[in-house]
Amino acid sequence: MKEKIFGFLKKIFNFNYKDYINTSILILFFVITNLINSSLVRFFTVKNYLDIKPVLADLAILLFIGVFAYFFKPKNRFKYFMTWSVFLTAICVIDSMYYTFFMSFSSVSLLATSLQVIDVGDALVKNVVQIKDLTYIWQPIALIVLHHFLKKREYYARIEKVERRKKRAFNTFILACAVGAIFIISLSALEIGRLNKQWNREFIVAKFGLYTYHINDAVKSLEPKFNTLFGYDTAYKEFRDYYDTRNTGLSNNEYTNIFEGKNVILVHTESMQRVAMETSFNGQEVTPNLNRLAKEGMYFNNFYSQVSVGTSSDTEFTLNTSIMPVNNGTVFISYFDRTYVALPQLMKEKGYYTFSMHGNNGSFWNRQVMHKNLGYEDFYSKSSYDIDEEIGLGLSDKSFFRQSVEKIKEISEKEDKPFFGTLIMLSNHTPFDDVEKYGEFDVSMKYTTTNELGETVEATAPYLEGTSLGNYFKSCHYADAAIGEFMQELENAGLLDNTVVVFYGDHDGRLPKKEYNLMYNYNPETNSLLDKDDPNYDEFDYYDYELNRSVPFIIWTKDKQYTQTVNTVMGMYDVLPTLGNMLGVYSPYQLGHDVFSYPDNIVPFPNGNWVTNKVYYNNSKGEYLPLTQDPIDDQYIKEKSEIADQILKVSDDAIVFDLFKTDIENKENNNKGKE
Ligand code: GP9
Ligand code: MN
Repeated sequence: MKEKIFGFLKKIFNFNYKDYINTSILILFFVITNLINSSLVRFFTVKNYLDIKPVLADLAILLFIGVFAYFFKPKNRFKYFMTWSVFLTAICVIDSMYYTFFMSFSSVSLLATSLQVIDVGDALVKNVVQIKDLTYIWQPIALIVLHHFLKKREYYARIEKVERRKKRAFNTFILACAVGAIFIISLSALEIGRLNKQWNREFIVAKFGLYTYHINDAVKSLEPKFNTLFGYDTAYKEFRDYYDTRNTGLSNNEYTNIFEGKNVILVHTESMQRVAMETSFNGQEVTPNLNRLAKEGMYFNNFYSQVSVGTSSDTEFTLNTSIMPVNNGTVFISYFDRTYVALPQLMKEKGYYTFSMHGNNGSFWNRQVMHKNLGYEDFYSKSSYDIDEEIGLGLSDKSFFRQSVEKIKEISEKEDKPFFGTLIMLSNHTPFDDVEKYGEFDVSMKYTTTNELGETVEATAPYLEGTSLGNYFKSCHYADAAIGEFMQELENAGLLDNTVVVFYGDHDGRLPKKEYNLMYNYNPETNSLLDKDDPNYDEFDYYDYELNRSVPFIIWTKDKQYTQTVNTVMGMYDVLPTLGNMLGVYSPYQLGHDVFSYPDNIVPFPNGNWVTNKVYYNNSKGEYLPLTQDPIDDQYIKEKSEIADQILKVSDDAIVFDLFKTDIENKENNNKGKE
């Protein structure tokens, strides 16, 4: 046994390096030169010069490619490496050009199906390919030169005699594994999660290298194809059965068409939770502006986001389509090429000019493609803005709003039709650590205590100062101030008179439960958590946490004609039916409800949990929390669970199998048949 282990170690380590290098000139040259090229792409694009991780990842992949060269005789290896070199150089050239136009990296699925959407052809004509895009071509040229040099010196014939191919392949394989293992060990959980989501392509190239990005991208683009292999017929039948039993159309209640013809601005209020609106520190509200708008407008104070791993993009999808996020992956990334019936499209058909605005790269969450699909005629992203002030992920909300109002003003003057626009905020984004830029907001606690002399005195405890939750509230306070300025700027531009302004929190701030536990069980005397035995200690549990994830939803008009607070439970998927009813549009496929016609609402979550006015149901445990005094029986839980499951199933099948498209086509064919 011992000998075997030693023999194995000798095999790996005790080999003649000189010999290895001498007999592996071609592979080493291939690896090093392509590594230089992939690093150059990173330098010219995402500009992270010092990170070793992407170099390790690229190196491991190139070595793995090298292993397979040993399947060929030395004289044939040039062809193998040449094929790979042309392919890898093409990737560098395409990515370099793609980045110039889109500030992002190419994707197999996008190139294959969406060339017309992203209009790359057009851009190429207008902007001549730059020299730097072609620098990468040196690599295959150098490989040809080297090959001729080696051939002349009869290198291939020489090494064929001395080389032990299996051993060389094994050495190279072990080397590739070792480099790959060091790379994987160096990754954090957050980085692995982001690789899985593929939400931010620049991040992946910067951290994992160009080749890992492309392999990941190719695998992700195959996922939807695998998912559609089986079950299409049953899925469509269930889909039709489901919609046949539903009564879809405009609700016909006192809110039907109340806002018909008015301009609409939706404000995607990043990571804003309702708790921020309900929290004050020493008499100072965290969100005074949202609180005022909620009082003046329709305030839905029992509203939930229904996101899955696609977070912001899932909300944009669910709000606009009244369809749930997909089970595996993210609609915006994997199912961007399906047919959807969406609010912007419906508004466009009603004669509106539709647009979206966001201060970040257009490729984030694949928005530049998906926003078109949802029916936004124009998407004003980072390249349309002057990045004059940055907070967190990028352009500050205050600057974003200021510049957006100028654009909306131009739009309103230019267009002779009403507009429907979505403005996506950015600053209030996890990890909320750009604290010094949020401005002053105190999250300490003033309290009364007795001093050593037995006198009652005022004291201040740090409370949430320095905690993530404290920073989150400071960040929310900044976002709220930006909203306040935005409303004032709209008013100054004369844009509020005929406009409905809608605010929605896209999802919670994703802060851990223990942060809230401290907030609600704080002992200012000791500056720590109350003792668990303390009569005032009330553990912030699973249900508290889930209910606390509720986000604001406000529909506001300047005339304050519809002031009210609506307590009915409501989810992101109810926005299209509820707001759409006010605007005079609906989708025949909406899965949510108009809460004014459907007070007995149910809000399912992608993990199978659901909430009604009476119960919050925990799917993984099969347990629930009653929310009222009403008795709850098993039948109620069973019935509602079935409804929630069915909504999730119909929604997921519809997206994966592209059933909206099938159904629309079938209806059109039926109509033609009748004519
Ligand atoms: C990115 C921003 C954040 O542009 O919308 O997305 P999120 O992390 O909230 O999904
Ligand atoms: Mn978000």
